[in-house]
Amino acid sequence: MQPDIWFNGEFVPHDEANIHVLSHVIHYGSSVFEGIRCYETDQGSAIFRLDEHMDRLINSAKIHRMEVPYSLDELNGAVVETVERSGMEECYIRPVTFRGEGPMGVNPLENKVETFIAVWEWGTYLGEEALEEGVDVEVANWNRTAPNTLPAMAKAGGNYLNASLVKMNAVKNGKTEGIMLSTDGYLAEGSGENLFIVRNGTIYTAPVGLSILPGITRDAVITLAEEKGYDVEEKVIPREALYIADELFFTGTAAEITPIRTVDNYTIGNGSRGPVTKELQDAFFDIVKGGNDPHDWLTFVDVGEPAEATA
Ligand code: PPE
Repeated sequence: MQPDIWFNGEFVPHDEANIHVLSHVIHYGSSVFEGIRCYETDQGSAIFRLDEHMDRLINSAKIHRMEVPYSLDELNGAVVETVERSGMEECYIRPVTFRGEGPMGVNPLENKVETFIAVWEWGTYLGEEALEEGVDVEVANWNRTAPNTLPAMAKAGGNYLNASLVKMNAVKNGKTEGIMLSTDGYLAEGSGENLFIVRNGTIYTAPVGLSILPGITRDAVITLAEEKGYDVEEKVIPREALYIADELFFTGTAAEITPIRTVDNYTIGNGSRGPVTKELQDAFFDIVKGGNDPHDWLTFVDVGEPAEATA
């Protein structure tokens, strides 16, 4: 039995959480969403950085002029309830706000704004062995959307047409992922992950102004790296810096911290996970698996007894 879905303030059975084909979102991609993980830590199940994710959802909605009729506290509560009700000790959480029914046409201002929260089981994002062995990637031949085309700080459904083109090409080329460049050719991010470079002991990542999604895992990794004494620089980085990097890795809710072992068939470092990547993974997993939480990033939930689904 699939867990119930929180839909506009109520729980509905998984199979009944449907929308009409004439919803605005179907025609124009008008949704904003989040991806959040709930981990089974040594100290109970806990959601990683719930507040930051739901705050980003509200801001994504604001950028697209969608009025979400719930406060941050109400949304956080709804996520906790959805997870607890599912009884799943570990899950991926997908809150979505979208433009629903109303007049047809591009103008969405009169369309209903709807919100749902679903949870499902999601293992490693970039393959079983990826976290240890690393992935093979390519530089994408589609650029990341330019800053004044689609707002990248909004995690909007429509943005992912760009991401899907990148991902499909990568898969068709036998790679795991594509790295997008900005329209003027600088490193941006993966189709669903931020990108980090390690070179001579310094850690580099693209600045938010280059149309990247300001990732919450990216922010966590910057914090953890600085605590470990690394210098982390957010700067404009040329493509070829990839090929001469000591280490490369992706960060994201789904991808966690995934090493990259080749780019465009260039071997990165010694072709496997590097020591800095490993050190940051260890720090990250000590929080999300160990349940140690010095930054107050975890929201512990009680998934003890699964509630009866409303079937
Ligand atoms: N960039 C993009 C384009 C992106 O989609 C994500 C998350 C990130 C960076 C990392 O952001 P954060 O999760 O806040 O650290 N991608 C989500 C969706 C993946 C999907 O296939 O769907 C995710 O990781 O949940």
